[in-house]
Amino acid sequence: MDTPTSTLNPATVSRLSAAIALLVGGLVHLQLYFDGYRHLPDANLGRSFVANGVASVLIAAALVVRRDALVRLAGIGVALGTLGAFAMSRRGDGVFGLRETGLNPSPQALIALIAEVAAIAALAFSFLPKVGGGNTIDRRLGVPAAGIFAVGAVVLSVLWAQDSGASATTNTPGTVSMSDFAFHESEVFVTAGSDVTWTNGDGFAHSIVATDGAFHSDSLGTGESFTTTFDTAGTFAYVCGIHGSMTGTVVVTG
Ligand SMILES: [Cu+2]
Repeated sequence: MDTPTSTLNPATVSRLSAAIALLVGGLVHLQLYFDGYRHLPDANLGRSFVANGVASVLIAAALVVRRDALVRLAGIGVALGTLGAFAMSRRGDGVFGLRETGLNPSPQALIALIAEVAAIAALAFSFLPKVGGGNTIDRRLGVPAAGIFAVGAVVLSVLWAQDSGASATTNTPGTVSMSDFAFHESEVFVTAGSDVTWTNGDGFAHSIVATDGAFHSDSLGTGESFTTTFDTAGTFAYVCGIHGSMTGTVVVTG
């Protein structure tokens, strides 16, 4: 007789593993969106993260209840697309104005990378002739599956409730804070010989790069600062070396 339906067979395990991996990858994208990417200047970037998250969660759900090749192919498609976008965002002008480097933002980039690769591997495994085959769905999967999506729903709602709350700060000369992908004091006025300190209050790494190359910081993680002294009068434009859309100016008066 055929495989009994009461035990987890390899086909089911591979589908469930892929569902969990896709769910993780999707939640990472949604988390990044709510945690700051929605503030990026090009709204298409945020939209693409939401689309990725929603598609991943939906396909993960479909993988739990359906074993169709089409659903599994859709899962591979989303994961491959995510990896492609990941690669594109790390070269040239990036994607929708966002240029990331290496495994930034950390640890989200690494988690998503592992999740997408795992999803592809698990789904590819499900297409092996020995693994595939017509197994019916184990009804007892309903409980763990419901658990996974309950956890996913809770995580989502917590993320949704969290407002990263762009705080309006006063323009204090010599001090620039970074949050929501922006230099809050986008223009500061200091007298010659003054220090200017940038502090990263964002959940993402940023850096300070003078347009004329006169100064630059390392990549600044959350809470890290960079200080440089402006000895000569003039107007000094700078950008974030990671996100070119973040710009600011230091005006030094004599
Ligand atoms: Cu930046």
